Amino acid sequence: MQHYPQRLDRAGQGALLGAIRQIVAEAPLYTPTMPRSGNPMSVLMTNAGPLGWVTDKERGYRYQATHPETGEPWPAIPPMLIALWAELSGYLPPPQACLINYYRGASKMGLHQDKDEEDFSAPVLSVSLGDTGIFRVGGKSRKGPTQKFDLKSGDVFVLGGEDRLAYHGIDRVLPGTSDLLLEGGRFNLTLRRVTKPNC
Ligand code: MD6
Ligand code: FE
Repeated sequence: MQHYPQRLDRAGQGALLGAIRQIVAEAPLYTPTMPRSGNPMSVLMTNAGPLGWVTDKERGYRYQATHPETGEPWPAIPPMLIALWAELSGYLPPPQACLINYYRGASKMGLHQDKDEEDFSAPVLSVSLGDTGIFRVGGKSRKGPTQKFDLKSGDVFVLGGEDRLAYHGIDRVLPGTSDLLLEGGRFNLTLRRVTKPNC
């Protein structure tokens, strides 16, 4: 795992936020639901890229090419995120999915593994914008020791190699720690490869 604190300066954060606002205007944030229980998640989600990660009661976790509420294809991944992936991922093919999570108030993300992809040789790279998230990372088993990182606005975090399947989550978001978002809260963008490259 690799933490790049303040990888994006304030201008870069503003530019990326502008691109995210455009994506959200086309592909609105929605409340995803958990498989089987149908319980709502506390974060709002949308995606960019040829594929998006979605979940609902009936069909569970999966990647699909269209927004579950509008039925439209996801907007393109912003070029600056493709460039960041090229610089930091160590993986040649470009990302296929950019999951956008928005945390407000008491939103959190339980410990999970990112394992709905076919290809674990590619890392998962995240960028945080807005209020600080308390990020917890453990090992490949749900129990065992964990480490905590403050993910601040502009931070990049990469889970790859040995840590690609490490359990991780967001304990909570600290309100009022960034003034990047006028409405407060936190965006986290995760870039992923979904399919195995065909050569
Ligand atoms: C979050 N992040 O930061 C949730 N996954 O809000 C993730 O679930 C995550 O930050 C894989 C790699 C990096 C991450
Ligand atoms: Fe994750």
